[in-house]
Amino acid sequence: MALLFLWDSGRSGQFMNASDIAALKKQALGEAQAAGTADALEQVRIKYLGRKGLLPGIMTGLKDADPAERPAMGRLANELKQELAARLAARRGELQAGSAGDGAGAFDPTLPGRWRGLGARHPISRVIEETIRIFDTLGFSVADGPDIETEYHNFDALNTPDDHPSRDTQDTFWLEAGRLLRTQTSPVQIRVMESQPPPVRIIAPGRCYRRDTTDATHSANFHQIEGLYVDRRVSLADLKGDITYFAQRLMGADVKVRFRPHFFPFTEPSVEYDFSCHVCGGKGCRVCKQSGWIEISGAGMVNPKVFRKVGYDPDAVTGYAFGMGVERIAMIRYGIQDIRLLYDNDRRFLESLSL
Ligand code: 2U9
Repeated sequence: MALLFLWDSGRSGQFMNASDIAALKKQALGEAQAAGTADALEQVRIKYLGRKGLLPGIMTGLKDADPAERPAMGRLANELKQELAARLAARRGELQAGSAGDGAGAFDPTLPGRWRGLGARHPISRVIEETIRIFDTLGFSVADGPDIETEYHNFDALNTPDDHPSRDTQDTFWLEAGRLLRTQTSPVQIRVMESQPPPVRIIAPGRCYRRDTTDATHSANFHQIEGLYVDRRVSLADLKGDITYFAQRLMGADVKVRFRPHFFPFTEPSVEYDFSCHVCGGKGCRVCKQSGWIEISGAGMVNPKVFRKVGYDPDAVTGYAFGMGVERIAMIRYGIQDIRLLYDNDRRFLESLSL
């Protein structure tokens, strides 16, 4: 208190040094926090920052202060000014919010809370996480890899012919130095097989890119989940069984799966698979265009040529692989008509989904 008296007596600058100003700042901030009313707060402001307040006194007194102390005193005086002004403003806010700020009576339990609305996982994240969870029960681990790939890992290693249309610039985002944005997550499986001997049991979820005109069902960047199971005596029956297991856990226990012959350069034999329509149970409706079936994606037994590329002996191991478009599954599951809605992050749309 002696210090203030000295100060209050208007004999500005004398006897003051930097630590005195630091102490004064602490005192001023304390008085501001303790002010229980707007008037009391205004008194604190006037006392320290008013035209005839302590701080202007200090500023004018600085010229008489010990030159060695002056720089520190000036800096501390400015700090006092900034921090006290901030504390006064915060305290004024608290008082206006009607809470005394000292905890007493601050919290009025009868007041309704401000409902901020519960967030939810995005449909794409949900389908990926659910798929990871389901295949984890089958012993599949998750593998990841770069979005920017080499032509070798994205095409050559997958036995994709040099003249295959998917290599064309209108299909693939080519970058410099023969790099490209991966068109599917299959290069991840190639890299895993290059890095370890069989057995392999992985799923590779991730973002993929195809130079597609974005419309209600196509987007230039989308998500895929691919799976690979390589070991001795892996068969097409394993593939059919595991895809059916997955379908029933993701879409419902009564979902059936249909396999149709197809062709992919990286699998032989290849299939496309459909889930029975979860809306009409297969009887036929608008969602499944009266067919009772919804086309999901493709799969097949890994082409021996691919095994040779990664140094696996196709006479010692066999394997199955499958792919699926995540957006497609999310649109089917949540009844979404336009893929673009999945990227617009429009809260009205996201909140409309029964997630
Ligand atoms: C290796 C060997 C084979 C992955 C496969 C598909 C079939 C497939 C579609 C998913 C959505 C393409 O974008 S999409 O329409 N993918 O139908 N993917 S078999 O086959 C592999 C992968 C890696 C080493």
